[in-house]
Amino acid sequence: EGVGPQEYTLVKMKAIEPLPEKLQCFTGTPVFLVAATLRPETMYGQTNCWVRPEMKYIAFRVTKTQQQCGEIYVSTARAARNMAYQGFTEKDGVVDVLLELTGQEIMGMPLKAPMSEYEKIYTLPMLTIKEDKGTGIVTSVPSDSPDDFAALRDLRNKQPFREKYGIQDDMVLPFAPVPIIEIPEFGNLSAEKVCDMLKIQSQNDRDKLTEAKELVYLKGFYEGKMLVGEFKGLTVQEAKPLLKDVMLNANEAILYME
Ligand code: A2H
Repeated sequence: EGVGPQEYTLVKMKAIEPLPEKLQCFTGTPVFLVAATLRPETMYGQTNCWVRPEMKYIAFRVTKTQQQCGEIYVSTARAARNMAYQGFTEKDGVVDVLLELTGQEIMGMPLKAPMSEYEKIYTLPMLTIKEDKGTGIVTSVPSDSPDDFAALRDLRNKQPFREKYGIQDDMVLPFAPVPIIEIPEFGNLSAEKVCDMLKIQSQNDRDKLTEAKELVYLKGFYEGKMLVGEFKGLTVQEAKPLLKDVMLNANEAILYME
């Protein structure tokens, strides 16, 4: 990090109507929460989308290509500004802000996420989302991301935590992690395995989670094998660029640099 630009795949998670009160003025228009990921090959395993309750987001108009013209994206203002310098908006560097909102105002919102085994997933609270990275929207793959696994387990186990953010049981409890990648020694739910090995208690165990991420990622990249989808049997390293292209070509994702 810090050396040159990082490319992310922005996964377009489509709002399912009826929209939450705050977004109701956009009814009839395609609205997307855009999540920055480094792991496009894991999108089969999405179980939810993370937003940070007190963080500020904006909704803005996108005109990048004819296909995307008229779409509305939700992200942090910072990310929107970067996108405006990458040709996402009508005028270079100018963001057409339609609305300002907080994470809490779009909490518990239903979404259609590309490739996910689940038809409909929900926005849920993650308290460790950083303001200065990506879009402030994070897609959740608890099978392969220790951060996502720990945060989802916090919500699954703690009813008061769900209640605090207005999350209903049926937005969380049916969404078990989906096995999508097999890693030797870590099995097919590697995030859970490594969180258990390191005795990670919650999403706030930052140091241990950093260690867990490194363990899973290094081994997974070279030795992980896809268990599902059109590139089943390929390694993570092989499947990653292919699945990125599949989503880009289907207008389900878009490249973003920062
Ligand atoms: B990754 P890097 Cl399966 N705050 O996507 C905190 N985390 C954020 C974020 C933010 N503002 N924006 C993006 N991220 C997450 C998938 C995934 C990711 C898997 C495994 C590991 C993993 C599903 N979540 O990341 O600092 C996003 O989660 C491990 C680091 O730029 C994104 O990729 O390296 C990754 O962190 C980008 O973090």
